[in-house]
Amino acid sequence: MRPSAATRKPSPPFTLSFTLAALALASLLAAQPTRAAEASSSRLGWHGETMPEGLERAAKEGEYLWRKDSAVMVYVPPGPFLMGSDKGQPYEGPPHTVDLDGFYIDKYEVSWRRWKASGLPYLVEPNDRLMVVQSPDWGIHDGQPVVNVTWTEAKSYVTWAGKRLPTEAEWEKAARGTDGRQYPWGNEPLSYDRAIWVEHPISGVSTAPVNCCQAGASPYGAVNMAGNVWEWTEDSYDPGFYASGPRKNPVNRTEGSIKVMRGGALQLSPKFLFTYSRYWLTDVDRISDVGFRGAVSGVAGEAEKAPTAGGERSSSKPLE
Ligand SMILES: [Ca+2]
Repeated sequence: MRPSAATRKPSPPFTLSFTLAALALASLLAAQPTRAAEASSSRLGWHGETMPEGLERAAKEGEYLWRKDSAVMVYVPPGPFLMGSDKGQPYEGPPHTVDLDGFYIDKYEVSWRRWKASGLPYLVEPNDRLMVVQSPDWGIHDGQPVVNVTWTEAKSYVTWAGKRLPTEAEWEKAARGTDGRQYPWGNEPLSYDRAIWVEHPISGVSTAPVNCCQAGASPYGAVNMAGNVWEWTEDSYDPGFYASGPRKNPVNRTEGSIKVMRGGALQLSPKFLFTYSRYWLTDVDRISDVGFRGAVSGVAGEAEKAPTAGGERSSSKPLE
């Protein structure tokens, strides 16, 4: 005897539970790509670029936070810029186009607060022996830039932080942008709210806090790229490097103890603060107006992208 239609028909509760299970499975499967997309988008920076490990979006739009040393960083997208000038010293030219990969650079010079947090040694009193990072005559103030730091010691800090020094070309692009400007803020003259140089009232007293002079920010948002303290770069000094060096990601790592520093300092005249001005010291020189800032490479293969608004922001407090 054939079963009746009524006996072949599944019971209503079975149908309902089967349908719910199928819906739940479909929902689970559909959620997988969404979560993957969320995880992916949380690794995108403010410019739509993929951020390297160790970096996250800071609470303030456009800024980043490097977790290891809690430093605020800004992004310099990949692409060409004009490096050097024929208006300065012979070794500051010729002007030439250089193409760089994207990178991140500290918004501020490394402060005493950040140096202390690294655990690296320093002396709290000025000392004539000049054997280690030590207080300048005006004393150690946490928010002011670390000084009396040799190139080698600056390398120790950035290595501890998982960073590196900016190359000379990176430093100049971060300060100058792509329009060949004379100062980080443009071509207008120096002013007290833009930079610390010899005519600034604080110049004869001490360095200024690293977060001063916001009106003098570069096109990418880095401040004090002109003045306050000189900043070490990765490069060995070569007066002819602009003519002989590569046009893609140039850096002069040839053997030699003479290293390039950039940006001028608090007791100097405007010509040292130009975006293209170059100066140099040996890697063991320890001077009270020389400091540094760190850099981090972007993820390889990134092209310039449109800004993005989404993504998680750090809730950590930066160290300045
Ligand atoms: Ca500076």
